[in-house]
Amino acid sequence: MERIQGRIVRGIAGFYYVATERGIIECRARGKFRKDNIIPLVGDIAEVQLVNEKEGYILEILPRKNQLVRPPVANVDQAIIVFAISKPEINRVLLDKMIVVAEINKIEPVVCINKVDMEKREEVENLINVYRKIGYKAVGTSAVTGEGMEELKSYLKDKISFFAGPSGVGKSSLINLIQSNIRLKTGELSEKLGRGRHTTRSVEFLPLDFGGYVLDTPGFTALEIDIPKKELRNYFREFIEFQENCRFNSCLHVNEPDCAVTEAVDEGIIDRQRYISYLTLLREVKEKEKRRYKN
Ligand SMILES: Nc1nc2c(ncn2[C@@H]2O[C@H](COP(=O)(O)OP(=O)(O)OP(=O)(O)O)[C@@H](O)[C@H]2O)c(=O)[nH]1
Ligand SMILES: [Mg+2]
Ligand SMILES: [Zn+2]
Repeated sequence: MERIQGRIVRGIAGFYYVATERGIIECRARGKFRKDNIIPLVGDIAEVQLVNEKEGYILEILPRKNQLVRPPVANVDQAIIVFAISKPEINRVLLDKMIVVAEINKIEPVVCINKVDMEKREEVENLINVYRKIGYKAVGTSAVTGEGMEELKSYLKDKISFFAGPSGVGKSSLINLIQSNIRLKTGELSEKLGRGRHTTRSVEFLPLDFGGYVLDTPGFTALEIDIPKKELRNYFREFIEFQENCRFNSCLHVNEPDCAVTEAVDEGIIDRQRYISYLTLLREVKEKEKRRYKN
């Protein structure tokens, strides 16, 4: 039988499902890449040796554009970073952290504020504007009223996107609404804790009728930023035009004299909450560097 190329769209218990022009092929991994300790990831482009019409084995994994640990996927274009405006309460530091992690991995972040049906209209508007102003795509959505869904879909078209964000914010609910044949399990929000219960478990690319794939992921709150502290400032894109004017080249914008970034914050040009996120993440990165130094 011949060889064929395709994309791994699902992996479960040692089996990989590869979408090819011949449909989905169920594969095991057998190629030489295993010697190099490369483990196939959902999103990988794989060279498959067919055994019959429906089965084969993976011979080779093509070079990756990017690769994530959480969720374990490769070759994604876009991260739809979902937070609810309330229930669970939005966490701006975590939102900005996820943007940084996406940028480090060369994945375009899209900010999605869900549950806009609940309350706090003005807060939603302001938030969306903060992120649009600095050049990110940002959209307010409701999986209950359908608000914002057309805009969200337009961002998903022809791209490989994964939905990320804390548990209970509505990731699976939004994906279900995007396409009627997708029926992901959604969870009840725990009333007492005000947070979700990790309804989503597996990793799978879902094909969209209008082109592209979406990937639902389980909610998470723990994320690691693995860069030297002096680099963090470059992942806050609105700082860049100002930091050239700081007195010190290496200014970290904390309490250095003549810092153009803190001045822009005081003048209201840079959003203060974004700056607070930066300081919080900078502390985290510093702590991490210290720990590494000790070990
Ligand atoms: N009011 C309101 N409730 C929503 C909205 N979207 C989702 N929900 C509810 O929020 C709860 C959690 O939704 P899920 O879609 O399971 O959340 P998730 O982000 O996939 O959660 P995990 O899979 O645990 O990460 C469910 O009870 C949904 O019905 C929305 O736009 N408005
Ligand atoms: Mg879910
Ligand atoms: Zn500075």
